[in-house]
Amino acid sequence: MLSKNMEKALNDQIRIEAESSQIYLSMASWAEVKGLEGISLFMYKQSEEERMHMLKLVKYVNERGGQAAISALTEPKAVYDSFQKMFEDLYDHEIFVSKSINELVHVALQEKDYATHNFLQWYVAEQMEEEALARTILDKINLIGNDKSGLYLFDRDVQQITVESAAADTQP
Ligand code: OFO
Repeated sequence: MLSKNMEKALNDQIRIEAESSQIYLSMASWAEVKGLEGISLFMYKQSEEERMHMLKLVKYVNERGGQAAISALTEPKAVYDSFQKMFEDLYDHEIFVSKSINELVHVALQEKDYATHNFLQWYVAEQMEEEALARTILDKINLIGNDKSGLYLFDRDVQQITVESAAADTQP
C-alpha cells in the first residue's frame, strides 16, 4: 500500500511524463511543418515513449492501492527558433526530469517504500540513457554548424541515433 506522500509524489511524476509527451509531440509537429521529416519522426517516437513512461506509473500507482491522478497539463511551446534550439530544449527538459526522478527516489527512501524504490530504478536508468542520447545529438548538431548538406544528413540519420549508439559514444 502506498503512503499518501508516496502516492502524491508518483502522481506528480505522472503529470511530468504526460507533459513530456506533449512537449515532444509539439516539437514533432513543428518539425513536420518545417519539412524536417526525420527530426519529426524522432520526436513522435520520443512522445510515444514518454506516454509509455506515464502509463507505467499509472498502472503502478493503481496496483499498489493508490489512484493515479490524470490531471490538466501545461500547454507546450508551439514555435521554436531553430531545430538546434529545439534539441537544446529537449536536453534541458531531460535534465529536469532526471532531477524529478531523483526526488522521487528520495521520497521512496524517506517513506521506507523499498518496492517503489525498486520500481523507480528503471526510470533512473532510462533517464541516464536519455540524457546521453540528447548529448550525442547536440554534439552532432555542433559539428554540422550551419552547413546545409550537414542538416540534410542529420535529418536523414537522426532516427538511427539510437539509445544504444548514444551510450556507446559516451563510453570512455
Ligand atoms: Fe520519461 O523519460 Fe525522458 O523524460
